[in-house]
Amino acid sequence: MTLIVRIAAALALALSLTVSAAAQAASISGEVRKIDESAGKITLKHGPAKSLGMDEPMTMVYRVKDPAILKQVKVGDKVSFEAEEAASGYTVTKMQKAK
Ligand SMILES: [Cu+2]
Repeated sequence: MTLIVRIAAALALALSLTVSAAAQAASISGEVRKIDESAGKITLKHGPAKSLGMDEPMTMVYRVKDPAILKQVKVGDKVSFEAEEAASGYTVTKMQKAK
């Protein structure tokens, strides 16, 4: 291979790794432990969430972006969710029951 081809191949590989890592990090698996509708908060036990800088499994409280999220799930449900770190704290942006 010429050097140019090798560089192009390396870049393509790096790009595909970056894209797949982002896709995996976006959705986090967890279990609902507690729901506080009046406060707009949910307690989730979840696995590692690299996108949020959480390398270890943990149980923690999240805010929700939309209160309707809290009506779609109940305590004990297995879920997959997406969250972001906001000024007000970690916030769930999407959630669905795990299949
Ligand atoms: Cu966490």
